[in-house]
Amino acid sequence: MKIKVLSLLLLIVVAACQKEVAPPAPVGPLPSPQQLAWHEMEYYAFVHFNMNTFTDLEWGLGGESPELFNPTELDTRQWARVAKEAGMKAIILTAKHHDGFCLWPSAYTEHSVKNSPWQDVKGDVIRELAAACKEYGLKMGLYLSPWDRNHAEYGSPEYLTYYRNQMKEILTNYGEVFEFWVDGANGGDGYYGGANETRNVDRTTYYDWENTFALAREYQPDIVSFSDGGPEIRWVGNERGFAQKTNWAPLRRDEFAPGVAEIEALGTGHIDGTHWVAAECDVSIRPGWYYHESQDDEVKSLSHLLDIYYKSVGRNANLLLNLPVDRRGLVHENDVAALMQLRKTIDETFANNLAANATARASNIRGREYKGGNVLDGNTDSYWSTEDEIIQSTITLNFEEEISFNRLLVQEYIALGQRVKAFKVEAMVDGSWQEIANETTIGYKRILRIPEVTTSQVKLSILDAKASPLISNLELYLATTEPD
Ligand code: FUL
Repeated sequence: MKIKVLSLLLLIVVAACQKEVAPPAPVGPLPSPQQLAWHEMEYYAFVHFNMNTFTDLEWGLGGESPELFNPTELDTRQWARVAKEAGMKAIILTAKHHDGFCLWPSAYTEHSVKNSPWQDVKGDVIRELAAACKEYGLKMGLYLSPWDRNHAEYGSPEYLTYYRNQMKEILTNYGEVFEFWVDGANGGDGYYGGANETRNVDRTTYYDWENTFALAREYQPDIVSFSDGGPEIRWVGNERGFAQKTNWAPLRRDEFAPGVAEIEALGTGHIDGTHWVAAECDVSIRPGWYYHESQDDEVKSLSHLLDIYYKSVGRNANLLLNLPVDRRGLVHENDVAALMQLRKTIDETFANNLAANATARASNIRGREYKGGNVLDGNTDSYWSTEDEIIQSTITLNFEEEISFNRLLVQEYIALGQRVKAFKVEAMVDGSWQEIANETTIGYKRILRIPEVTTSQVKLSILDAKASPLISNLELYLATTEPD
């Protein structure tokens, strides 16, 4: 009998020890599964290729003849191969820019490739790109300019029907589209079916954006839509390719509309944001978005591109790097060379995660499943977390042998919300802790460039957060081949 009671007690104790601790409560707003998948894409190509490529313009007026569109060697497989080799995950194409020319044979206008000599009026650039992306394992996104300087009805309610018809065409005929891209330029002078006048619209009401973006989701359930203020992805507020150091994915979204945006807030997001609307940094590899032969020698340098990479991907944003495809219909050799240099350097810097050999000790854990070691296991679905209400906390990495590093990569487990408001990093140098970084937000990914330090202990301190921090990943690297 005694033995029975004892073994029962033992069973209860064992069961109690094994009882899983409840996961931390979410801190809203939260990303949707589509937005989570989008974060993981990090780096992808923008391709500006359209009528402007052939008129040497950035903004066509809309009266250009479709006959001008005539690439000699258009090869979307080359775009896809280059993007893939560059380490990019997708290509977003200017299906229609402000001049209204359509890269697909739209049934609703004559102003398209169906009246161009290219491929003897039978061409369809979207169809070719969709096939190339599929072949190379890339996703495809499409930019459909809301402003249309060609269309006779622009400015009237009929144009919205036209725009939505075109959305349906491009979002239902070409397989999966991961991102629908809408810019904020809207209204002004144009051809407008020959009227040649100035037309302005009310940017907040004209497009009935709420229902228009809802159509994108209806046609493509997994799509995310980009514009100045979302709904799913926001503009970062500049075209130089960088987010602010403090960068919240949450945004008070209702304060924005395409073309109606508080620039500063786009770069930082809002700590009290109501919706998850993370930032995407669009920037061109050359001065212009479109190809101009005169800019062949103005492709951004490796150090400039690296700076962009660290200030976008390294600041909780995605990088949409534009490639101005040339008149042949190819990514120019100079751009390809720059992309490959960038890829090589990023690969070299992030080849050897020095933290992988460390042991981690956390000042507090909420339970075994949330132990400090989770930040080192290479699995971003596991994370270190503290007990509820414990915010100020540290995680210390110990190394058997000293390491030297100058890059630190840290990630939050954002599925349960972006939390960290302030953190610092210290390294043990000559027997005392030396502060090497003092920063604000982390988000999906933060990468810090810091002066090289040699140490056997590195401490990450969470100083302030919306709730208990959830840190999924911590990596250290030594960049040796990056230019200053
Ligand atoms: C802007 C446009 O006006 C530019 O021409 C370019 O397409 C850029 C990406 O978006 O709003």
